[in-house]
Amino acid sequence: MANPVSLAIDDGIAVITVDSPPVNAISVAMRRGLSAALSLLADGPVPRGVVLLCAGRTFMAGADISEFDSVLVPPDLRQVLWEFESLACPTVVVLHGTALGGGVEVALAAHYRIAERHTKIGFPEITLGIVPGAVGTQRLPRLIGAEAALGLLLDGKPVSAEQALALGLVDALVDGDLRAAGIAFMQDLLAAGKGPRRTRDGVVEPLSEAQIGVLRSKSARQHRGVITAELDIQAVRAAWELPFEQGAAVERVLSEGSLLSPESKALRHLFFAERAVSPVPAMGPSAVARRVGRIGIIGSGTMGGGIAMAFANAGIAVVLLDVDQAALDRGLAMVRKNYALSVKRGRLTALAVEQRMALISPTTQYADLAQVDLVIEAVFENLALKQQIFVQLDQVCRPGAVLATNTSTLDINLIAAVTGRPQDVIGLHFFSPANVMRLLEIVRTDTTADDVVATAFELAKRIGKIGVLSRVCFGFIGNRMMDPYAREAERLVLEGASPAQVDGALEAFGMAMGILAVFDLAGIDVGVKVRQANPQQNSPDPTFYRCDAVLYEQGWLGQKTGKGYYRYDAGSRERGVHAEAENLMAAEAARLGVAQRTNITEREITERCLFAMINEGARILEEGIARCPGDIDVVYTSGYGFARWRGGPMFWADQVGLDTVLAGIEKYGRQASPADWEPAPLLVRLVSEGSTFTAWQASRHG
Ligand code: 3H9
Repeated sequence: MANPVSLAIDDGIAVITVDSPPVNAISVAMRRGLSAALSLLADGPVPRGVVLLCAGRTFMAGADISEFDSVLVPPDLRQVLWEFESLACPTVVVLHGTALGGGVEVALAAHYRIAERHTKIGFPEITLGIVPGAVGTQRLPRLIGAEAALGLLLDGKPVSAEQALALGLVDALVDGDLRAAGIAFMQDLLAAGKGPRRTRDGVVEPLSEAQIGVLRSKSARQHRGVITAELDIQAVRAAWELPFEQGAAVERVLSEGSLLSPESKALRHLFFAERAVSPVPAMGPSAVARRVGRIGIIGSGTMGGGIAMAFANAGIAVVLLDVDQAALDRGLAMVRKNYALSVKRGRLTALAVEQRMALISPTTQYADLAQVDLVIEAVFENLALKQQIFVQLDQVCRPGAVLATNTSTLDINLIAAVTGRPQDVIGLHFFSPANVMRLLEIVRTDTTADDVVATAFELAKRIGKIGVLSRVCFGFIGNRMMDPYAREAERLVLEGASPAQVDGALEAFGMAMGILAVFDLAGIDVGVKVRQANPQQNSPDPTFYRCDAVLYEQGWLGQKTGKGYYRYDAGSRERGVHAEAENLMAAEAARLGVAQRTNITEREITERCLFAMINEGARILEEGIARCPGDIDVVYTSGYGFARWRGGPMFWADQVGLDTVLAGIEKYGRQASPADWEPAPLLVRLVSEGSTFTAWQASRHG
């Protein structure tokens, strides 16, 4: 194991340089290297001062997360930092890039801290479900006060170097050569006769319960369902209630416990799954992204407008095409209205809005798409219309332009086939609102070229989206798995569960919003029309999707009509009981011969909805629609409001046990509609082998 830590003496000042690409994560090798460097300093002649900095693009971005699943190999970072802080000469750490988590804990153990002007500094541990474990919860409040410390820990987002300076987290901002800046800062300290200044010697003013309460509720809104915030509060409380070393011992128990929690395992799974979504590195030299400067978008409705905003927000010029000026005016007015809301909320300046609007050029002429590098069609779901548009694109777009469709259901092979360049055609399935939602399903047809796939992944990154690869099937990964989930939710209402009961159970499980409330929000007509247009996709079971049908027949289309599964007061999104609808659904159940029950439990609701979804996920994996279980989890957590702390449906299935999932599927299949509950062959096989989706994935990659 190469030593990533080097030590040099420069004019009596020891310079420790850490170099462990890509992000200087604190691994066992780094801890050993740091410990060895400190031993050399402790055993040799005392230097005048010590400067610690990192090579490469960033200071330490935290502990090495890939080591969290194994037993800690010594030396312990806590001990290393104790020794660092104990040095008899002054020490300074130079921060740059993204100094995060354990990296900041290293900096807190230095006597002084300086940061390059563009540095981001923060504690993202809460997003991984863990309490900091290198005594950060004890040193940070001693340095910047308990309120600011808890604010940073519970928020999880980094602050700018300037904010860190204002908080007292760093002592100065620097530019240019980091090593030279560190040495110069040390020379100034020495000239001013400054010596060691140990953070651990500070005192912490206690917080009131009211102050804690404010921070707690802010964090609960931000990190729904995540229990780490409470543990962080306990750790920081120890900082004012106990002496440093006892507080450190409290943190140790909390931190080690948090590492073992199911919540942290799920969040860590997503950390790596999100970084493994791109298939491009494995595709070889044929997958070099094409250059994309200017984008074309066809359709300026909610979807097209949102997509235009997503590109304009990233500084990418857009040509926005619609059939006539009136449609364009409506579309642009909507975009402007959305931006105005951001200004009102203080997220954007009026100047930034004008700059973004200026990047969107409206047109009604296909000829204006002649020079775009990539065009996204975002008109409503109609194959013939989309094919007609692609024929025109084929005629006007320059050779090599990527032609994308935002379809959510249609067979993109059939769209590609009408062009003379099917290799350039791809699906880019955005989620509404497209300027906000992180997920982008990148749908590869049978003919899409490797470099077009690479272009899509690169573009997704540029606009801050997380691209996930899907192959072509009805609904791709996300909507295809949503179908059995929604089917069960509706069927449960037909069987006598109230919409509030169904949504309540799903939300208690961790879904951002129950599916029936989602239908009300999206419009009951949307799903009904998709099913009408695709009768071949419907289950032969006549009792499925009857609740939607009942609402649709009454003209109760959800929030937009004030009535759907729920009743809404004018201008309100608050869900009220819609007794009339529930009565009609009971009558429909009687007509169909479905017995209504009063014994439907929360457990039955979550199991039926989620097991049905997971079963479909297993099929999608076997068919090669999704590359791996992790991709499915990323789709669900970034696009469908699936609780991150559950890790996504496939990770959750592994935690519950695939044998439990299969037994549930078989049980519910005996209860109703066995054809729709047919277990996926992959699931059956994994259960017979005592395996998991995770192990299956690992075995395929050797
Ligand atoms: C912690 O510190 C707890 C302590 O209190 C405990 C002390 C005992 N570990 O994201 P990127 C990899 S918890 C291991 O694509 P970017 C990443 O997987 C930690 N690996 O780059 C990827 O690998 P690959 C708290 C890590 O420029 C590669 O580096 N810290 C780690 O878009 C590039 O990453 C965090 O939570 C890590 N800590 O973003 C910070 N970090 O190329 C997590 C990165 O094989 N990291 N990798 O796919 C980040 O937020 C971003 O990676 C960062 C760079 C902003 C640093």
